[in-house]
Parts: sequence; structure tokens; C-alpha cells
Amino acid sequence: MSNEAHHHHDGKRVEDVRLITGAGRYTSDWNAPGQLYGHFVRADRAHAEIVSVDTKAAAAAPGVKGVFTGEDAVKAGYTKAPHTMQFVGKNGMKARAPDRPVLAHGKVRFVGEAVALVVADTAAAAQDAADLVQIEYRDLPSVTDPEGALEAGAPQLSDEVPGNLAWESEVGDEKAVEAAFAAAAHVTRAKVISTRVSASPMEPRSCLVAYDAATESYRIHSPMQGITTIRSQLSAYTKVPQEKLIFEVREVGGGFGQRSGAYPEYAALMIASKALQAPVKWTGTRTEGFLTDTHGRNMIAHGQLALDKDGKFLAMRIDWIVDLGAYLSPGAQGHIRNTTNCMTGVYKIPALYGTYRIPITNTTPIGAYRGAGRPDIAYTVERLVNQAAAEIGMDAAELRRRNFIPLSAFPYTSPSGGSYEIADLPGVLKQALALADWKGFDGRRAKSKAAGKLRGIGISTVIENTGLGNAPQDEVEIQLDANGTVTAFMVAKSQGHGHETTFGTIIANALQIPLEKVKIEQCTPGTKLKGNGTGGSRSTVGAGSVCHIAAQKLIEEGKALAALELGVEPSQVAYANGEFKSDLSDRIVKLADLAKEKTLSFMADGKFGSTYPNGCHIAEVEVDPETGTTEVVSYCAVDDIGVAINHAIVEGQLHGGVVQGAGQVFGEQVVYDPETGQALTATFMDYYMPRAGLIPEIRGEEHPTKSTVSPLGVKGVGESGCTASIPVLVGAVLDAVRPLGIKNLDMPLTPARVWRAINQA
Ligand code: MCN
Repeated sequence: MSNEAHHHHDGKRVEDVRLITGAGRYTSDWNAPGQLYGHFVRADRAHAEIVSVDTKAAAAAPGVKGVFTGEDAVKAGYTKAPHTMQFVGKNGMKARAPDRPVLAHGKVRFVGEAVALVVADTAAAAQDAADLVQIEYRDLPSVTDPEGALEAGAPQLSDEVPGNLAWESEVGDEKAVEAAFAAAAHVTRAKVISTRVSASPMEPRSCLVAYDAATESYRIHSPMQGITTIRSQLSAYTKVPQEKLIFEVREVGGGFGQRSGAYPEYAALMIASKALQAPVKWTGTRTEGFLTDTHGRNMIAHGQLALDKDGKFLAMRIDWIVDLGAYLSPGAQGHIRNTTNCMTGVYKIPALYGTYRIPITNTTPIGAYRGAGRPDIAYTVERLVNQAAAEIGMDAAELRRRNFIPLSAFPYTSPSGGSYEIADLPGVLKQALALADWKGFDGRRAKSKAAGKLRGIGISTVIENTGLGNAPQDEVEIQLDANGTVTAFMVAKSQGHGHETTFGTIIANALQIPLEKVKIEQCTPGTKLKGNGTGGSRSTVGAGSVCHIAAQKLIEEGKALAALELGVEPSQVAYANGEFKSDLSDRIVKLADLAKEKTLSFMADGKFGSTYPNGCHIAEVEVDPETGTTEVVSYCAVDDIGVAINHAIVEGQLHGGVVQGAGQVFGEQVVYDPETGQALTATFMDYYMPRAGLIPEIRGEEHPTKSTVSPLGVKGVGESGCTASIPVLVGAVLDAVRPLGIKNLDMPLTPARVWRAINQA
């Protein structure tokens, strides 16, 4: 097995010159002739009946062209928010979704919900006039805490969702789990909270909608992670046929799951653009982002792990509360699918039982966020395993080794139905232990102690499902032109991932031509291609694999065309390095020659299942007991992401993921005031962001096992860092303070929280 370090660089990213010299065009760089500007009036309270909305003064203000309210949304019929919670739950239960007019009507259910849209000649005029919209509310008690929302007597958000319970389900075998727990030598119990966070991409959400009366179609500029899913969702929301929704998705300044769904603001702008017969542009502020972009995580797990006397796992039980906020967002399904898929992690656990309760609360809707349930389940399982190791006095690596799914058991079907294709878990662990000098930790701990610091070591061994998407298939069209340039069209969408480089490389490698000869075009306006948007770390497994298939097709069909020129049979033509040759001819047919008359076009498609990247991360921290401050002093990562297309990009994805997880561990958290339901973290003054200094140099190595799901042997990597870093960093801090008798700490592990725990211990 190859053991190549991440440090190997395969070449620079081809998109970077454009991106870092300001030559990219983001949504707010686009302007349409005659465009107007929209400004949303948003709820300033968490839960209230709307008694009246008086728009007269605003409508009469200078420059104002129109004011739109919930009445307009209801009149248009834009009230049924699309969601993807299509699973069948307990006793056949279907998800209950509150109606969500694209501008609130009758009621507001979270701070920031759009109530009115003011459209004017200038952005400033729209903003000024928004202050003149008079909304009379009748306040209602609110609930922002997911456990509280499920209690009897809690404020009720919606008649459609009795008890605030949107969905309930179970997985596994309760009886088998009960029997195993009764026979266990040891049971570990923990309440594990994955906190509510906000993705905060660089580019705030914005949208420009231009209605065309002649074709009754809408041209929509917005930062999105793809167009196919969002197009069908927006079509479902508005009943406007999909072919009348033409997306212009150019540069996207980060997505992280938050840009994967159709937001109501887009549909509200459609109403305005049609009514005013003019393009309408809205550029969101950072605070609007914090209040209304979907949040991530917010799961509470009560976990129990049963072990026999040798530390073998017998059974696991997890009772989940998965908050979805005030409405069911399009991205919410991942929190169920992904936590179920890998519920037993990398371990062989014979009996499993899990329950889900999905409340709605007076908070911003929750959607996918880097990992979408995978970090949450990994964090829960790894917390249980680490705690079990401490309780029974066994080395945390040894406990893992005893319970790994062995190499011989792959492909492995987990008790919750995940089908893991291939992973060398003991091999990954061994490599990581060596890289991190696991054995030498006691010496390092003693040194830290002498310097007055509490040192801890953390380990996480995780696996996650990537690749599978909802689209019927992924399609790629490639065109070959008279210059010999190959252009590949697809509906995946880079938001900073470097797809132009990696997908270009896949095609360049297959055709054995220079990368400069390949162009990648994603989400061209009006495209009819099918496929998944970018999310779930599936683009390389999906669109990337089809790029390879498309290139193979070009070679095969090219051979037939070259055979005609060479006067031989296609089977007598060989292809290499951009040239077709035959032993029976002296002539050479170049790729460009095939397209002399006209550009050639080839379609390819594929449908791929889940791949299972996995890894072992080991981190060490020093906690200063005087201040509660934590310093991460070492971070090692060994990952199996299958075959890497571009090592530098893979390394970047892992680093980004690790630091994004570290942000959640050490500071990021969306906080609501429990009394009023006000959002207390709506600016970067209140919301922590991780900085470069938070994590030292990450020492990374690859330990690939080839995926069989993809013809390229690739597994996804976009979320892996996050999934592994949350458990490893919390584990390291807990290891540091455990000698003081501290067994549990909840994220975020701020200095104040750690200091308080140390002082109470
Ligand atoms: N790659 C590779 N070899 C592999 C696997 C991947 O070279 N074996 C490369 C890919 O070709 C791609 C990148 O690594 O350039 C990530 O690939 P992949 O794992 O397929 O994930 P996606 O492209 O589908 O990206 C989605 C993933 C998700 S779900 C989130 S959330 C996230 C993430 O990527 N959001 C990001 N990384 C992000 N990175 C940036 N810069 N911005 C975001 O918003």
C-alpha cells in the first residue's frame, strides 16, 4: 500500500490566478440593465402573530417601486416550503412540515424571518423605506431549546406540528440491545451535544432575479452549490416549471452546505421582479446571514455503550434529539441519513438501537453543514469509546484495536444498514500511532506538568459515507474543438474546491494531454444536464468519475473517426498522448484533427453508491490551569481517501475541515437568549471564527485503500477533516483534565468554561 505524504504537490490550482486577482465574478458583481434593489424587513422577535403590516408610508417613500408582504406570497401560492425529510418514521410517521410563505404571513417563528420586501431605485432608498413598514405583532412565548420544545406545555409553533414534534423514528433492535446491556460487564453513558453553528462563508448570500415576460422565465443569479436540486426545490415552492428557472451561478465564495437549498428570499424576489417587470437585486449583509442562512448541527445524543470484561463492545444505544429550527429546510435530511449510516462508526458492535426525535424550535432553520450529521455521530461514538477506555482503564488505542471491523469483514454491512466498501482500520491506526509517537506521550505529559501545564492526548478513528447523491445519475458532456481543447460541462459546482484543477486533471490524465488543454464549465445557464450539486463530498466520486468515463468515450469514438482517416479498422487504431496511430499507416491523427470540421460532443453518465473515507487523527493539547486556555501543540492525521487526484488540494481540504471542526470545538456557537429567543451571535463581534494560529502544522499522511465504487478509486475528502477533528480535539482536552476528576465538558471549550471546570474540580 502506498504511503505517500500529503506534502507532495502536483501543481498549482488553475483557478487561483482568477480568484486571487479579483477577476472572479460573484453574485454582487452582476448587474442587469434597469435593475432595482430589494431590502427585506425581518422579524425582530422570535414568535408572534402578525396583526397587521402597514406598507403605505414605505410605498410612498422616495424611489420606492413596490412593497411586498406575506399577502403577496399567499396570493402567489408560494407557501409550501420544499423539504427532503421523505423518510417513513415510527408507526409509518411522515415528517410534519409547517407551511412557510416566502414572506411570513399570520405568524413569525424566528428572529430574522422575512416579513416584507421593499424594492426601490437604489439599495439605500430600499433600506430607508424599510424602516417605514409598520408591523403590529401580538407576541407569543418562544422556545429555542430543542429539549424544552418537546416538553409538555412548551409554546407551540405550528398547528401542523403538534407537540413541536416534526418526526420520530427508530433504528436497530431494541430487545437485542436490552439483553446485551443486561449481560454487560461495563456500561458507559454520556450525553453528547453537538452545538449549533453557522457556516459563515466569505460571500454573503445574495440574489439577482430578472423576469422575462416574453418567455415567462426567471434568470436567477445566486451563490449556490449546484443548480439541479435548487431548481427543482424552487420549482416546487413556486410551481414555476423548472425550464423557466434559469440559473446563473458563477463564482461562489464558499458553501459548506449552507448554499445547497432554495431559500424563500429567492422566491420573494421572483414575485417582485414579475410584478415590477424589472430585475431586482438583493445583497445580504453578514448579520442577515447569521440570522437566516441555515445553521448546522445542533444535535443532542444520549449514548450508552455496553462492554464485556475484555473490553469488547456488545451493544450501543443512542437517543437523538435533532433540532431543525423553525421550518424543515431542504438540507435537513442529511442529519438523519448520515447519522444512521455510520451509527456504529468503525467498530463491530453486534447490537444497535437508536431513536430520533426531531423538534421544531423558534430558531433559524438548520440544514447541511460540512459533514451534515457525520461529525455528530462520529463525535458521539468517539466520546463513548474514549470515556469507556478511561472507565475500564484501558489504552484508548488498544480498546479501538480490539473492536475495529477487521479488514476481512469488508465489504461490511453495519447494523444500521450502511455498506462500507473497504477500509484498513488497523493499518491506519498503526500508521497514526507511529506518526504521533503515541508511546512517548507520558514523557511529554511529564514535561508539560513540570512547566505547570496539563497535557492531554486525543485520538479519533472515524469513517463516513460520501458519494451517494439524490440525482438519478451524474452526466458530463465533453466537447472537442478544432484547437484540440477539450471542454467538460457538468452541474457540480466548485465553491472554492479547485474542481477546475482536479476534474481537468482527471480528463487530462485519461487523454494524456496537458492540463492547459482541458476546460471545466460548471452549471452553464440553461443546461439540461442531470447530476448532483456539490455537497456530501460526492463531486469527485460522481462528476469526477464521469469525467473519466467521458474521456474514455472520446478515445473510443475518436478511434472510429480516426480509423476512417487512416483507412483502417477502429480496432487497428491505438491512442496515446493526444494522437491516434495505426501500425498499418504512417499518418498521425491528432485530437484537434477530429474536430476540424465541427466541434465534437460526447455525453457520458454514471451512478455511484457511497464510498467510505476513513482516518485516524491524534492531537495533543496543553491546558493552562491558571487561565483555562488550551493550546493545540500537535496534530497528526492519517487518512484513507482512496486515490488522490491532487495531493495539494486534498491536503487543503483536510486542513480546512480540521480547522472548521476546531472552530466548533473551541469557540463557534450560535446562541439564543432563552427568555426572548433573540439571536445573540449575529456579528463576528459575537461569533467566534477560528484563525490560522489555532492549529499548529498538521502532519498528514495518506493510507489509501482503493474505492471500487468509482472507476478512479477515489473516495470523498471534503468533510473528512471536520468529522475527525471534533472528537479528537475534545478528547485531548478531556484527557488533559481527567486527572482532576473532570469527566465531561461540552463544546465550545472556551477558556472560561475550562477554567470554571478546573476550579470546581
Ligand atoms: N479530491 C481529490 N482526490 C480525492 C478526493 C477529492 O483530489 N480522492 C479533490 C476534489 O477533486 C475536489 C476536492 O478534493 O477538488 C473536494 O472533493 P470531494 O471530496 O469530492 O468534495 P466536493 O467537491 O463534493 O466538495 C464538497 C465538500 C463539502 S460537502 C463541503 S461542506 C465543503 C468541502 O467540500 N465545503 C467547502 N470543502 C470546501 N472547500 C471550500 N474551499 N469551500 C467550501 O464551501
